[in-house]
Amino acid sequence: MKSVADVAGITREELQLAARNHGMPLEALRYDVTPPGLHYLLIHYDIPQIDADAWRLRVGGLITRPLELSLSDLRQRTTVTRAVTLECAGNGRALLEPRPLSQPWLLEAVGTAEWTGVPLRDVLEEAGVEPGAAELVFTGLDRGVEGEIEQAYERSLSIDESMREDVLLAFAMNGQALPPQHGAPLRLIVPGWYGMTSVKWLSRITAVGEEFGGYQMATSYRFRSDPDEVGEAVTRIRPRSLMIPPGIPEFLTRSRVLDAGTHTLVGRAWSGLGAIERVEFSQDDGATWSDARLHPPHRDASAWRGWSSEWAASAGERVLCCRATDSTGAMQPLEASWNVGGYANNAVQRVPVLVR
Ligand SMILES: Nc1nc2c(c(=O)[nH]1)N[C@H]1C(S)=C(S)[C@@H](COP(=O)(O)O)O[C@H]1N2
Ligand SMILES: [Mo]
Repeated sequence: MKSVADVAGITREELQLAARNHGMPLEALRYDVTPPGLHYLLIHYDIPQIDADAWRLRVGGLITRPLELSLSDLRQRTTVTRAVTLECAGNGRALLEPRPLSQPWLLEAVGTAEWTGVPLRDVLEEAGVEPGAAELVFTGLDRGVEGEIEQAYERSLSIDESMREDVLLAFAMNGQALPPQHGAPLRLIVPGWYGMTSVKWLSRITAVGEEFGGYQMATSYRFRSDPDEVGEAVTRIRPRSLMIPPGIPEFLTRSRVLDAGTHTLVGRAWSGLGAIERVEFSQDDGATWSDARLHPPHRDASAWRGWSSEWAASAGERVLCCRATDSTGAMQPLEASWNVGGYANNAVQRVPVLVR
């Protein structure tokens, strides 16, 4: 298994992944809810072909009353709409050195959508999870080969996490039927956890008696400093803030130019560990910081929080940064800590600008 690129330039394989899995352009941070098509995308294999009429969700395993639900069965149940910020665990990967070989995200693997669906808990209560069950395995209809193993995309979650009231089986996104690339006809949404947990193209939920050892649990998505370590599982989203890069970009380099004077910098911050409590702004590459103004929190705690900061820009070269702290005291680091998979790099954003 290839894991680390020892070359500086992006490889053809990484480019191939990047062309399929797009990010959210950072200027889209201006929208409270990310408009359709601007939400980031991460698809390990291919978008599967699914006949929504023939499709069924099967709930089985250590379950008292196994279920087989059609899309219309699900639509007829009590539904909930919730704004949730999703972020890929690989966000920030391409800023690590050496760069782990995978989807080469810079900072744009994030988005917030209004997901509509059925609370997973309601379905589980109807089905009845047997006392011997330890986890639920969520199986997608997409298949591929990863780490030389052919597999369906599958992830597990503990019964306790699955029973949280905010976990959804979603069939709509921003008021529209779920689009193919985001998991139609049904996907899991687990607020607060990195995106890999929110299994798309969901076909089966299986209650199992012991820890599930599938590839996406035991091999992928673990913090390792060496490929031979077992490592810790990647779970909840670490705090992060991002700003809309101010001024105008140069086409090829995307470096920023703007006029001296007062500018309002705008961004968003989120964390799956706790609520966002503070965002700071720096114009000198993190040497000095000042508090940004936090906008009122979103009605749904699972959505990002807006912030802004006035900046008196004088002529010269500046490096703008922002840094979030959440209610657990977790703060974004100035420097990234490296791991084999390139996960959860929440080091502060750096935006070089030329003020003229
Ligand atoms: N079945 C399936 N579910 C999946 C994936 C996948 O490849 N297959 N990718 C996961 C990853 S790594 C992320 S970050 C999110 C991305 O969700 P989005 O494409 O709707 O933004 O979906 C997750 N669910
Ligand atoms: Mo991801």
